Amino acid sequence: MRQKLIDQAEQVLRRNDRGSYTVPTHGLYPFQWNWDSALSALGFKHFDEARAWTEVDTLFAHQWDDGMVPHIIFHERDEGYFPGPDVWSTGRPVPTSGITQPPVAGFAIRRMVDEARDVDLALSRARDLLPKAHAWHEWFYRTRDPQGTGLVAIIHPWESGRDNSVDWDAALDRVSTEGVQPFQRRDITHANPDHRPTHAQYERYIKLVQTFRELDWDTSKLHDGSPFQVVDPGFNAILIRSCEDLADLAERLDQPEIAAASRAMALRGVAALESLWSDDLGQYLCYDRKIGAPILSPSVGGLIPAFAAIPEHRAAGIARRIEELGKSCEYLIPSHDPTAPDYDGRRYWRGPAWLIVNYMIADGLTRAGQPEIVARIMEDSLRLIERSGFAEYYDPITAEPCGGAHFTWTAAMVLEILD
Ligand code: 2M8
Repeated sequence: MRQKLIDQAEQVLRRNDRGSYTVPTHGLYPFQWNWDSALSALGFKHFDEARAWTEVDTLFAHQWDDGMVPHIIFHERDEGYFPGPDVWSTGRPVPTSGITQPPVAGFAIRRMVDEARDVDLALSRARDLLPKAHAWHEWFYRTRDPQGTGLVAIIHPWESGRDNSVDWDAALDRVSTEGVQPFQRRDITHANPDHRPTHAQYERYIKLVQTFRELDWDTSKLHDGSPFQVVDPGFNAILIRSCEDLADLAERLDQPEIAAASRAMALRGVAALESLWSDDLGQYLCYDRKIGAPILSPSVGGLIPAFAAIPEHRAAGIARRIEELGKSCEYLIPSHDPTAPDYDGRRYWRGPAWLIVNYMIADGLTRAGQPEIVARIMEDSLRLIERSGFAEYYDPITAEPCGGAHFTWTAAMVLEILD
């Protein structure tokens, strides 16, 4: 069984490989996505290290001059996705979107170095990528934390990677839809509409894109100009973890300035995360910067901080919370608490389990010395794959495969878990 799953995972990666980048899945997502690429590279490294490095190189080849690494790179024309390059209209030579995504690349680069068989290749690629990833991290704290709080805000739900999470509902509702012209979605021609965001959400997603376009994609203006500013603990934790990893890598590569700056960003971030902890919910919470209030939503965004070097008692708290969630579902980790009123086990980021999230949380909890809950998370992840294949996400109660099939990062995580 184990070898069969490894072979199948490899086939999924090869199927979605477009030479220098990988699509998340054929049809639904026909371009390169930022955090998908970084996590998919971890899968490629099991059978083709050079190809794994190419994936990350291609991502950073499209970094903007200000340091931002965009969330989508539109390498080829494809009318099967909305919104395409004409809607974004960012004026890049190879079109890209104008927002970003969870910066997990720093973590991936470090892991690829740590586990390299071809060490010379790894060190030479890492030496080239290190200042680029570091510039991206600095861009975050410069443009998304203008008040110097130690925490960055996302300005679009798409940036979080957890697009339609319950976390964004109230903040997104306040975004007006004035001036949004009728548009045709493509996602619901590829995937079951019951598994996807609603039309009302899409209208607001597009309104935000229009707002940023009117600011000429000047990323120094977008934070303050955005009607949506949310501090996501999961997103911040991924950034912090990547800063920690780059600091270690920079030391190894004898780059003391990057090492010191990265370490300082990570330490500040970890200290600031503490303000998002909720004793009542037993997890971290998002914070709506626009109205200055926490968002009382029990989502997995508040558990992802386990991925960063948070205090031990907080990691233990997250392990307890996950154990509790395990009583109301069959397969950990649901992206929203199944006992909460807005839970929807098939609708994307409002309940389903995602292997990439399981992987990041398990990695952090392993480091934090929580092997029991890690074992359950890993076991559940493999049971999902065995039962339902390499889906985009899964109903955490029935294991129903949801969203797109033959999914790249799901396959990559299987290789990370099994190989
Ligand atoms: C989903 O997001 C895209 C927009 O970026 C979409 O629905 O069109 C999210 O799950 C996101 O986290 C992911 O990176 C992307 C591609 O897998 O799909």
